[in-house]
Amino acid sequence: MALGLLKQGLRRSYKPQPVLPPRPELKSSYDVVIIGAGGHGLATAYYLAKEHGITDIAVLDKGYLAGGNTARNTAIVRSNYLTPEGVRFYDESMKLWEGLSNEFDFNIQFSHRGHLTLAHADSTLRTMRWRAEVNKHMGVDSELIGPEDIRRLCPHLNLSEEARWPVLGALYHPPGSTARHDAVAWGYAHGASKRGVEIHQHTEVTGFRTEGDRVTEVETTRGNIRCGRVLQAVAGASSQVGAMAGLRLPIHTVPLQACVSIPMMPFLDPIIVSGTLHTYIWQTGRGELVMGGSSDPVPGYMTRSTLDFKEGLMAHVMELFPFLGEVRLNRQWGGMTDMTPDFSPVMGETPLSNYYIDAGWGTWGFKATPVCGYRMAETVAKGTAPDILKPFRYERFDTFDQVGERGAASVGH
Ligand code: PYC
Repeated sequence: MALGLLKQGLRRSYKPQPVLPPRPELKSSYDVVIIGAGGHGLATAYYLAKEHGITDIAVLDKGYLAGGNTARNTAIVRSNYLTPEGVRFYDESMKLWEGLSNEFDFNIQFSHRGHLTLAHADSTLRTMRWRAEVNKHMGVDSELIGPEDIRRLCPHLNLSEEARWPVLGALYHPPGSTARHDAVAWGYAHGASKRGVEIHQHTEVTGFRTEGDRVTEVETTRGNIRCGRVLQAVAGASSQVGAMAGLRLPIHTVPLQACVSIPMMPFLDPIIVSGTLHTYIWQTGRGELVMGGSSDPVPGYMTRSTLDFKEGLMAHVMELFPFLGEVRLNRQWGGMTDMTPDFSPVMGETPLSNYYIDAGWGTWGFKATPVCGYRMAETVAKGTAPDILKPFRYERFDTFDQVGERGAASVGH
């Protein structure tokens, strides 16, 4: 990647390369149909082609490339989860994240920042200590630290003992990072299409034809497609697409809003999260503050912005950084989070023998993009999920094997 960038920088006439070829005609049959051209669907297509030599793939999306939750998250990457199953999974993702720019020969702006989850109460400190111990046991760098260490890492944070919720400590996770979300999607899309994968934007799936326990055809707004295997990776619409295939998912969908400020002088290196104050905040390389808080109070599929969210979030942000009162917001947006009862995703096989699922990401779909693509490609190629995905299987809700990850949430629910 370094050499590629250098060559590009020194070239006198730089001819832009389109990320994707024009949309092809839809064929009547594919080995694999992937529903959803977001980060997960594109990553799965990429690894199917690269690792398993399967290239007769159509990736379908009712909208445009990565225009759903891939474009609507806040780009945070971490692996400091609560359960061993979660930590193992997201740790594998971190390892893939670190190599992605090289792998794509394309800068995804992956940036190590460190991640601080603040504790404002004894009960939160206890959960942080628990997470730190699970993390260390699994080889993930996390530590409970006190106010003096927090001050060193984030000198502008309000650490006054007079604050409404004084900061008592924090879970410090040095590998916590950010990456440019749309660059990740472009990297996977380009790498997949270069290997022969077809990406069909504006192609909506309207139903399925089945025979016995198999999906035989995917019905779309551009005609029907015969298929060998199907993967659904449609965060924000998992229940609806699943229902078309006869799957009942224990998911309710809730909007999650975020916003970004105008650029300002760099002052914030780490990512700061406070569950108690329903706030997370980090500063981009351009100086903007990316901020989010709690999910909306009622389920729905809206991606609109509300004044209520902005007012609540800003009040909390100013408790952490009182000097931000005059800063203007540049943009506000919303995404849709598919919440499961245990706050863990659903990945792997389904009762349909050739239909695979990647759903239920709640508020952590972005950080799972590489590992989910890598491991779902393995699942689709071999017809069976690898061990690392087994805890997240679809039937776990029937067998009461939940993977309770609520305590690792950065977002208030
Ligand atoms: O889990 O780190 C997180 C997160 C931040 C914003 C949404 N989820």
